[in-house]
Amino acid sequence: MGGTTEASRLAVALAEAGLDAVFSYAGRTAHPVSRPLPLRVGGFGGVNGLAGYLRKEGITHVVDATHPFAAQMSTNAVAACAQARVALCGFERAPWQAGAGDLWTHVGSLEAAVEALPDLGARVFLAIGKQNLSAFAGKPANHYLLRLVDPPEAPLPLPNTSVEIARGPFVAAGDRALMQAHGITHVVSKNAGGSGAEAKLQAARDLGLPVIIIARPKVPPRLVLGSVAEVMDWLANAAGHEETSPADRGV
Ligand code: 3Y8
Ligand code: NAP
Repeated sequence: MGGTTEASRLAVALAEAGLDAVFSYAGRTAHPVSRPLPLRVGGFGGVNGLAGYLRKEGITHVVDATHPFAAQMSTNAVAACAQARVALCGFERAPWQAGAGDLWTHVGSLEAAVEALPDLGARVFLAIGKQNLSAFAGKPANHYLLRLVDPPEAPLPLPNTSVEIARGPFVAAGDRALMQAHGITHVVSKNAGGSGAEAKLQAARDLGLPVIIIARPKVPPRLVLGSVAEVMDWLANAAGHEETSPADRGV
């Protein structure tokens, strides 16, 4: 289950190894980048839908390489793999840690991130995508720079916005220029980890700007691996479905 830089790198390794695998997207974006594996796009239909899919397709191993904020998917995967008796591992990057020169405020939720912002007059780089923007309608007197993958189809829930349409991964020089061009005073970010979304943090450090960083949501405990090599080793050695079919398959 993909949607991250790590998942994309794993897809290359799986294809090169000739393993029978399928790459899964939720279908959040209009034109997701294709991968060197057969693609499936769209939800499974909750825990039972995923468990049914795993059985029907004869999946023996699930690698949950979704984003650390895709907590519902990860939670469903734990339950569905237990139900279908299919091996599961998470594949995710470590959270970012503040370094020298970082002006970070750690918060535990979107609501706390809103609270941490000034009531008015701030120019906020709200680089958290599209799905959680309405939480910030509580502080409409700030100006928000939004970065979205696709042009918004519905009116945005915030009155004062600038919109940048872009799909990462991003680079620090580009984010620094963007933030300077918009006179940004604050950055709001999820603690996504990884390299694809880190550019804005590097740019904020260079510009001496405060960052409000949102901690990851909790997901149920499961085996979590941190590299393509570890996942490939797990796939080679972890027992898959209890009645493993000869054609091992992973998703
Ligand atoms: C549909 C697939 C790859 C994976 C690339 C990574 C890096 C670039 C940085 C900013 C932060 C944000 C957002 C972000 C990044 C990678 C990775 C990552 C953050 C694509 C993709 C899908 C999505 C879904 C999308 C969310 C949104 C979040 C934008 C493809 C490009 C903000 C997360 O419009 C929407 O509804 C967008 C929804 C979920 C978060 C949100 O709540 O809005 N990702 N992003 C996946 C699917 O359908 O299953 O379109 O090609 C993948 C990537 N986005 O190798 O190509 O590894 O994280 N994605 C965040 O970190 O806060 C942007 O702007 O600085
Ligand atoms: P989420 O809230 O955890 O999941 C909501 C529902 O979306 C899931 O229950 C499932 O639907 C479906 N879903 C999620 N990921 C899926 C996948 N890879 N394949 C098939 N169905 C999936 O998910 P999200 O946070 O919206 O993330 C959606 C996608 O965007 C994921 O691929 C994730 O890796 C990627 N992404 C998310 C973020 C982020 O900030 N949240 C950042 C970067 C990339 P059913 O219940 O119907 O099965």
